[in-house]
Amino acid sequence: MKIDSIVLREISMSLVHPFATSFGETRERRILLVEVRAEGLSGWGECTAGEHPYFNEESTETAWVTILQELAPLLIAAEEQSGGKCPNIFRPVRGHRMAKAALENALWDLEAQIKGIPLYELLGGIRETIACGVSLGIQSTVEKTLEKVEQAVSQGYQRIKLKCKPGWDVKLFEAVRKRWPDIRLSCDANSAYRLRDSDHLVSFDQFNLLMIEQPLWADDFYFHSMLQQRLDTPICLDESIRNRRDSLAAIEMDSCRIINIKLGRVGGFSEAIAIHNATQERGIPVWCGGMLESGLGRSHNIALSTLENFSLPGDVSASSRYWKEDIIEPEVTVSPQGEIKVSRSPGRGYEVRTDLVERLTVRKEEMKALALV
Ligand code: OSB
Ligand code: MG
Repeated sequence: MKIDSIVLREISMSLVHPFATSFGETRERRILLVEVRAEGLSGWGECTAGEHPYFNEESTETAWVTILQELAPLLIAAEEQSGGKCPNIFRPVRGHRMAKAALENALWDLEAQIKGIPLYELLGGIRETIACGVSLGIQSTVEKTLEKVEQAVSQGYQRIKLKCKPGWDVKLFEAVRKRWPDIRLSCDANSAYRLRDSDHLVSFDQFNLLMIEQPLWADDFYFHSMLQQRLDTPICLDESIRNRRDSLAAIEMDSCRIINIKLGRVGGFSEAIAIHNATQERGIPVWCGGMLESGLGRSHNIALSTLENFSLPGDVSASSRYWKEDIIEPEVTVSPQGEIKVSRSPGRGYEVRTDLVERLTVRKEEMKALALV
């Protein structure tokens, strides 16, 4: 394929409910969308960087500059332009994986459209439906959280994940387990605990959690391994896993027994597939994480979740949990069994509502291939 132009947009979207984690609260999302045009078609990618560099080092602002000044020019100048070539094309730029993923994923979407096949098939996916879980943010009271759990369970979601932090954990787990002794339950600390909390974390074993996600430092393997030795509950790493090598190190050291794969965090589909394959060979299950994506990012998460080793329910849930109006058509819906049916249309399988995207756009930049080479 030969790219004609790349359009970068920032859109502003309000969440239906504020979402709170151990590192902060989000009400308004500032989302970067990348549109890559070639052969009369458009591939789309979403940048999952947060508004602030709190989850990792990136933010909407750093991704904007990096895509515009570094990545898009590298891609436009590249001889062979495809999703699979992106890791090599972007290699001179260190880090900035969420910015890279936005562009790379748009190319995969475009390639699938050019080939006339669904994106999930191009990725090597095998599932017709994917299993869904939910991530419940930190609420103001335990009562409110129980209401949210009640709602999610009645909607059929197959796993409930509770965001937690010191002071917002055991009391909450007790209340949830008392009412729902048997549901698949997990927690996610977004690295809010320290080694002095080890005894406390070991006490989580009594709640029969499916996993404890990223309890310690966002860049750590060693201390997670020390903690895993003391825990019966599997640790799941999210923030710590940036690439395939990280997943190998974590598995080798027994720092975790489950891995959360996020497209943005690992730099795009190529690296996500590489981690998938490495974990599958070693018998470590994975699931697809979420970053409060619009429907566009959601459509890519669905495609990724069809790969064989995505054997646990992901944080890929219905559009309506986050948005009054989603930017894709149809919006993502979840069946009463807690499943999403995978679209078989070419590419991402959902139309982008370009009129709505235009209305939500707060800034826009178009880079034409001819002007740059
Ligand atoms: O750690 O999984 C996380 C949202 C923002 C930043 C980090 C995380 C999350 C979530 C939300 O848990 C999952 C979702 O998009 O549904
Ligand atoms: Mg997480």
